[in-house]
Amino acid sequence: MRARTTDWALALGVGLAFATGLWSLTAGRPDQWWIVALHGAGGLLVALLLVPKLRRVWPRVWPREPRAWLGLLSSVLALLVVATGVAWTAGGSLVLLGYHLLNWHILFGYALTAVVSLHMLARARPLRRADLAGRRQALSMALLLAGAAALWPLKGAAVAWLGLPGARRRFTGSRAWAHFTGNGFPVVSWVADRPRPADPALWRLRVDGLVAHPLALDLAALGRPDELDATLDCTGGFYTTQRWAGCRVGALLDRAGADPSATWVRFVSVTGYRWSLPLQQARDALVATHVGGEPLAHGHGAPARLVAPGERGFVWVKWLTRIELRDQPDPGQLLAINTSWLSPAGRGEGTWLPDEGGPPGPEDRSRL
Ligand SMILES: Nc1nc2c(c(=O)[nH]1)N[C@H]1C(S)=C(S)[C@@H](COP(=O)(O)O)O[C@H]1N2
Ligand SMILES: [Mo]
Repeated sequence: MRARTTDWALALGVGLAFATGLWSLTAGRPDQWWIVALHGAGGLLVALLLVPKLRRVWPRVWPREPRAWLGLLSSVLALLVVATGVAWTAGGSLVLLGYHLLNWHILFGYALTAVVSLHMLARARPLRRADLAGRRQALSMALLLAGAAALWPLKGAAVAWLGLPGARRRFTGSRAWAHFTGNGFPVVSWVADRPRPADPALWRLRVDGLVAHPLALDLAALGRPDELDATLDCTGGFYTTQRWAGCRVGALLDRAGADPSATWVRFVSVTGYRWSLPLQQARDALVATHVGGEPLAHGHGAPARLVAPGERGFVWVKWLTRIELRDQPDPGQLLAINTSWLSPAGRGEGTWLPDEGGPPGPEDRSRL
C-alpha cells in the first residue's frame, strides 16, 4: 500500500475506534453488541497497519528526527491501547497503580486520539486520487478491512477455546460480580459523589415539572409495589444482576398526572447528579428502595435510586430526590455528572433538606 493510503487508513482506524469506544460506554442492551464489535475491528485495523507504518518510518524515527517523535509516540500509544484492550477482553485482571486494564485502555485511547490529531495537524499530507486508484490499492485495502473485521470474532473464539476468563465477560467487556446478593456488589461513583446518609424520615421524592399535581412522597407513600430483575453494568468494568424493588416510574407519573406536552423525564440526585430519559423509556424504569429484599445501603443510593434497564450504570442516579417532567432533553446533564461531587451535598456537607434540621454533626459524615 502507498504511504499516504496507509497513513489515512490508520487515521480512519483511530477515529473509528475512538468514536465507537465513546459510544460503547453508553451501550447497555445486548442488541448493541455491534458497537463494541466495530470498536474492536477499528482497534485491530490500527494494529494491522502499524506493521507497514513502523517498517517505513523506523529508520527515520530512531536516529534523530525530533519532528517524528509525535509519530513514534502515536505508535507506542497505539500498541498500549491494543494490548490493554485485547488483554482486558481476554479476561486479564492486572492492576497497575490502582487502575485496572480497562481504565488504562480508556486513558491510553484518549491520549492516542489527542496525539494522532496533533501528529496529523503537523504532518498529514492530503490524500490524492492516485493513492486510492488501482487494483493493488483497492485489493490491499479490502484485505485489510476484511482482516480487521474477521480478527475480532476470531479473538472471541480463541478466548473461548482457551477457556480464558474473558469468555464469561458481558458483551460490553464487563466482568460478572456477585449476582443476586442484595447489597453485596461494589459501590461506585462516576467521579467522587459521596453525600452523607439521608434521614429516611425526612427524605422526600418530588415529582414535578409538567404535571397536573406535583408530588412530594415519603417512603411510605412511594411504597414498594413493583419488582424487577435488571443488570447494572458500570463503564468501570463490572456488572451485576439483582432483583430490585420499589415503584415503577410510570405509576408515579400517572399519580402526578403527566402533561401531554411532557416528552422527557429528568432524574435528579441530592448531589446535583442528574440524567434524563425519553418519557416512554422512563415509564419502564424503577425507583428502587430495595435490592434482593434488603433496603438499599447508603452507598447504593438509599433511600432510593433509579434502576434503568438497558442503560449503563452511570444513568442509574443514586440518592434520588426529584423526578421532573420536561418537554426537551437536558444537554447540561453531561456537565452535571462530572461536577456533582464538587457540590456541598456531593462533598458530604449540608443536610439533604436545607429547610429541615440543623447543620450535620461531623460524626454523621459518610465515606463511600
Ligand atoms: N448521584 C450519583 N448517582 C450515581 C453515580 C454518582 O456518582 N452519583 N454514579 C453512577 C455510576 S457511574 C454507577 S456505575 C452506578 C453505581 O452504582 P452502585 O454504587 O450501586 O454500584 O451509580 C450511578 N449513579
Ligand atoms: Mo459506573
